[in-house]
Amino acid sequence: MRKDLRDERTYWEERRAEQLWRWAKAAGMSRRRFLSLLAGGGGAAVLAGCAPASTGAKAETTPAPQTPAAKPQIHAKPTPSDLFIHHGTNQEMRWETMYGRGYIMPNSLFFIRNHDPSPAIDVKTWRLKVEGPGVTRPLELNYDEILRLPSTSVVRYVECAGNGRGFFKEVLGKPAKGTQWRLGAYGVAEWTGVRLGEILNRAGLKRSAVDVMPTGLDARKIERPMPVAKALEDDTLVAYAMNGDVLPADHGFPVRALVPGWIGIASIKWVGRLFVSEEPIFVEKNTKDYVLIGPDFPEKPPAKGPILTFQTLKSAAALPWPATLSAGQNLIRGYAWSPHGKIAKVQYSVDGGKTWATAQLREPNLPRAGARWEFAWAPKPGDYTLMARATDEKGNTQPDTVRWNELGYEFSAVVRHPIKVT
Ligand SMILES: Nc1nc2c(c(=O)[nH]1)N[C@H]1C(S)=C(S)[C@@H](COP(=O)(O)O)O[C@H]1N2
Ligand SMILES: [Mo]
Repeated sequence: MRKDLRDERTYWEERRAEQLWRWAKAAGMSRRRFLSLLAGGGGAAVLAGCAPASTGAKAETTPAPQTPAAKPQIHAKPTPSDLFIHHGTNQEMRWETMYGRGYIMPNSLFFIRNHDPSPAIDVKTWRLKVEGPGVTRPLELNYDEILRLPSTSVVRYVECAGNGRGFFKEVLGKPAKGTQWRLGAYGVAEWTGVRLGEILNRAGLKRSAVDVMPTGLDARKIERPMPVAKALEDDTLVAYAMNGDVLPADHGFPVRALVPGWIGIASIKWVGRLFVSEEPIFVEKNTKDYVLIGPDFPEKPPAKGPILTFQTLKSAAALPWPATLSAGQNLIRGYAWSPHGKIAKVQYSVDGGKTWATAQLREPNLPRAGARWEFAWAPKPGDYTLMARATDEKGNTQPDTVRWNELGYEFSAVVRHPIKVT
């Protein structure tokens, strides 16, 4: 049976195996030996087997065997499993790491969502091209030129459209396809950069311009368009700094788009080109992926279903999943966030939804970022189910369920967080 490569995990494992075999073959390994090493010790064993011949006896006198120069490195920053939940090329933030912190997620703990490994970009030769029929003065900007443009800082979240997908099974009894994120594909940061509108105006944005599409410089040149109206919003940026640091390699160095409130894929990383059209742009990422597919969603040619734009309202507790707490006084904390504005209220239940109370909201409570909530709780030993339900300033409230769609988007439901008190 052919593997279903639409599943990112399967896709990644498949590509990884292909790449490992390429290296093994180049190192003169037989297919049989490759398969036996792979089965026995996984990718690490294959790479060790590719290294220049070294035996245990020689080990003391010869330098440690070198792994091949092109060893696959997916991420630039360390992603140990006590800090991240690993999903192939994607790294999910562990909510418990946020408990004793402030409002912002530090770069070292920020989730990573990559279609391919993070590319290493040489900023000396890198250029941002601004071109297409929608501009009168195509531009090419180097890094220093971008740093010299008027700069803006905003605190906003980036969240993956698939965040919460792992709960489809629990809520609807039917898992959705794709990375099985819990709620950690979300992060708040202070982003600094140039307004995208500023750059477009310098390039002579025409009144007839329709869409703006940033293109990434990663292996598959990930790209997804947005309408000019979104590109011109005050907080839509070409960002080069994150939380006071140069934008990290995993988050888009040298520049990324920041498209607040929209699904994460709109915030293209490692941008090399901004294409401005006079026609609607259709690419894979707004026709086949990041669209709603399922019995409730009619095809929308050329897309397979309604296109996603805004994220959904959610909340999460800054606790391990499942959590274990000591009986007696505890302070439970979490976050709530909405693409539509500030958080107005968070209610919680510790008895699986029978009774609800209101949590304290903590400032800051910024639109398109989120707010922290907390409540004091002194439970007796036993098993509990914590639920948190956010309402935003526009009156949206988290529902109890989610609309089924194959690719598992738009999750917004209240989740049941298991807690054992000992
Ligand atoms: N070039 C490029 N940009 C990209 C992606 C990618 O794979 N390649 N992933 C997108 C997706 S799906 C998300 S959710 C966000 C994640 O941003 P982060 O990795 O900085 O958290 O980046 C977006 N930008
Ligand atoms: Mo995403």
